[in-house]
Amino acid sequence: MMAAGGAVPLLAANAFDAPAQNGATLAQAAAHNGRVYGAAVRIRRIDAEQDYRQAVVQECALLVPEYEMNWNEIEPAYGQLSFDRIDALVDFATDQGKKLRGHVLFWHLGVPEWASAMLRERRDWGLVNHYVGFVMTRYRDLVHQWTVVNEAIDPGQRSDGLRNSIYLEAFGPGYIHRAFTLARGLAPNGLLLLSDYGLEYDNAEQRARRYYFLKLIERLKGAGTPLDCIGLQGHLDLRLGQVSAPAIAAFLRELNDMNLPVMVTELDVKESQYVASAQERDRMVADETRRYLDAVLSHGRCLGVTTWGLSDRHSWIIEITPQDYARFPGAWKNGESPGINRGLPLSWEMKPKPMYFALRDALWRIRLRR
Ligand code: 9MR
Repeated sequence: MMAAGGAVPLLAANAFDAPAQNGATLAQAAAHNGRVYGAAVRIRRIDAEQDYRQAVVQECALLVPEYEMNWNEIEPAYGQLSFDRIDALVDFATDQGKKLRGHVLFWHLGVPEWASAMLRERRDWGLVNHYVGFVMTRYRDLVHQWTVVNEAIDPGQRSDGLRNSIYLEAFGPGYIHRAFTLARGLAPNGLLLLSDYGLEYDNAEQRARRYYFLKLIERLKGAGTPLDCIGLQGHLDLRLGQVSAPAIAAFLRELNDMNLPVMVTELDVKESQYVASAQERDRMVADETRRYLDAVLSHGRCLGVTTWGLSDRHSWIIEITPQDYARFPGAWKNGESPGINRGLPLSWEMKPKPMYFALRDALWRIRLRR
């Protein structure tokens, strides 16, 4: 727990384990409790940046292609499949003895434009089957888990809370069950995940997201959908205040009752105070990480954590919004620090930041629920 003033007694909560944790990597800290730690990676950067490559090899036991397995990457034009980049990533992971999450099979933002147009016109499951079939058959022996359906809910669009995606438009709400059935057939031993975001904060929008997500999961379980695990993306956002431990606990109880484990799949922290000192910013990011992981790891059966990137150098949050610019004029002068978001475990220079230690401490300290 946090001490007064927000200072973090890193090892006090688990003094007994402290000596063993010292020097552990994130992967080792996770494995200590039977979990896995990993990160989304970009193969072009791994090839180009030796220090990043080293950090990935050292800290991660599981790798997730940040974008290389998306349909629009693999089949940018109809019938033209290109596996070079994802092959390179899978080869790297395999050579280094890392596990892999296949990401992402059904995601509205991963559909190439040509396919959206064709799906809208023909409603032809064969198109989907083609891409998913190719990818899963090619990698099923090397990939341990799959994000099968991603971001299926978006409350406000329909009475069932589902996102009105191209999949829903073409195949109706039954597409989710169909997607999992297809995936199970192609990867009988893979851990199949349904993932979503916006499930951490106690505000009206996220309350609705939790509600509709649970309703969807209940329906899928009722229909016998082969769903193994729920992915909690965990894109934390300091602009929204602090994560709500009670809301997360209540949500996870429902999943426990349905006998579903979870994975934190895309952990990172969006900042709100870019002009504070780097030290203060890092403390806020670490505190939010700790609050979140304390809630998820203690209340859910959490099989592992993957951060969405490993170092601030490669965060997808690197592009600061126009609103951020407006709120903090001058903060990005000349592109110098504090211009970048500091929401991942390692700094731009690949040095561990307080978030790293918060993550490692939680992974080490909190036992996996059985
Ligand atoms: O971080 C990813 C970024 O590099 C890609 O350009 C983008 C499109 O493929 O996807 C980003 O990752 C998203 C993930 O696949 C699903 N959840 C939200 C992530 C951030 O947008």
